[in-house]
Amino acid sequence: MPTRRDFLKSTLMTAGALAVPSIGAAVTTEPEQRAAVPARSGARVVSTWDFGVPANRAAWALLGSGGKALDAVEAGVQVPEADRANHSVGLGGYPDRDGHVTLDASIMDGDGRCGAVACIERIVHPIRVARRVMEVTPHVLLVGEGALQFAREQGFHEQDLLTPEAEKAWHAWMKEAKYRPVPNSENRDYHQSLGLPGGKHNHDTIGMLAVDRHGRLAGACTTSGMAWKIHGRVGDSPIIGAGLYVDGDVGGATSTGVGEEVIRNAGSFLVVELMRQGRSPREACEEAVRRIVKKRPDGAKELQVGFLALRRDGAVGAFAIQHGFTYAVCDADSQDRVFGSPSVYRTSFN
Ligand code: SD4
Repeated sequence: MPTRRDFLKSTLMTAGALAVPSIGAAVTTEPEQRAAVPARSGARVVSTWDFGVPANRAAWALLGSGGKALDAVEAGVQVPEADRANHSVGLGGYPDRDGHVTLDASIMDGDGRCGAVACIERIVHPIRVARRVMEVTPHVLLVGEGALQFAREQGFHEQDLLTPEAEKAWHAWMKEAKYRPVPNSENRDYHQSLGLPGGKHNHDTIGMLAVDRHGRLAGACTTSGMAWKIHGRVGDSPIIGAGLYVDGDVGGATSTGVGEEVIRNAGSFLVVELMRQGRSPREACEEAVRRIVKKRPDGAKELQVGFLALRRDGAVGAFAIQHGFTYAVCDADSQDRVFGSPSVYRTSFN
């Protein structure tokens, strides 16, 4: 008998056959109606994309036995960070234009404490460095060489993050790209080779949000960013308020997709503020997405941005520009559910 997950996958694949974006109301196919997951008392963890399932399970190992939300999200996102097959997070991530794998990560507690690193190299688990920034420095964000120096001082192990497979992909890209520094070349190249962020080969940023048994909230977000980016480019993931925001009185939000669009709109902060004003998690995500689309009506047809939100009471919702954004939900009832997000357009880059 087909599982719920099989059903979701086949629906996404059917929708993926549509090539031309058509603007319209939120998608209402059956799995997507479930995209607003009702509140549930007790602990819950949610994360972006299908590969959020194993990450959630790692978080659940702590949350399920009464652990803290902050510890759970830090543990959970380390799963894709260490996964060589995942080309947009940590080890195995695709490099920038110059062949450097540079990582962005942030972590935030519901009490307002937060830490982040951006454009850090040679460290497999930037989320652990981000937490250390939060806990042992008076700062929120360390970048580049300085972030690496701090990681070294804190005893983190260094290693080359460019895997042979990622290096091969970079060389292939170099042939086509001729190393021309064209503005927004990341987007163009995504479209031609990897697909847009949100497509099959390029949707691996993980954003994770959790509420624990005691009602404490936390979130984490980690990525290698956009492949072939200009060296030094930083996306939304390490920017508190853009790729991640958590407020213990309200809930949390995180994003995936083209970070520039999320930063321009202070996306995750906006989602949390809208929930504070009474919107449901799904409605808040939808409003944040529609603002991006409104500001760039033409550009948005070729972009993917997805938001995921977890309210303080455990309710979950999501919304994306393009079809195909999925997220994983884990609680005491079930540890491996995956839901399709509603979207503005029917186009799928999967
Ligand atoms: C970034 N938001 O660096 C990340 C990339 C991403 O799916 O989410 N890709 O802009």
